[in-house]
Amino acid sequence: MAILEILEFPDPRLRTLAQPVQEVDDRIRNIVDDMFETMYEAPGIGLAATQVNVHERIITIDVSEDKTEPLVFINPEIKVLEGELETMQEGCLSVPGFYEDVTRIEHCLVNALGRDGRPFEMECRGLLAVCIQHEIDHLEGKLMVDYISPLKRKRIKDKLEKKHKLEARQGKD
Ligand code: GNR
Ligand code: NI
Repeated sequence: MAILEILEFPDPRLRTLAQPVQEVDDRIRNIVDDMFETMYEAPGIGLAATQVNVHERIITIDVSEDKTEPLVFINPEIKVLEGELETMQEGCLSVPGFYEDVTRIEHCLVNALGRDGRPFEMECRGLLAVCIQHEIDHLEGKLMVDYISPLKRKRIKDKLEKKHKLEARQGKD
């Protein structure tokens, strides 16, 4: 297992469209395990493969209090269940230090493959519904900052670019 580097906005690689997984094999399970280690260490409640520069449709999530409920979604397909919307302040490991309001569907049905390659269906509400939509956005190359005003987005971009320059000069870690 390994902790992977998380790409940060405005890294253009975060805009890559992730490709479907053809077969859930040991290579994919290795990526899943590394994603969980990276997500728990960060710490975050979810991670999309895109964020660790793997452009395949893989998501890890754990929204439980005690971090004992790991969920894996491979090739997720989302269906809207109700017309209700919910606005929540979201954070993103690829946009560290910023929290923005995003409005999303409150109730959805997700079909995906699990770590064993078996298909499953899960009804999602609340934080899980928010998180799965946030992660599927990543697989589409979409970020939380795409929902806010261009001015706010520009400010975040400038601040993170400044941080990245500082880190490059000082040497990360
Ligand atoms: O850790 C995370 N917290 C979070 C909070 C509100 C809405 C979405 C999220 S996902 C985020 C981790 C992340 O960046 N996943 O892509
Ligand atoms: Ni994110």
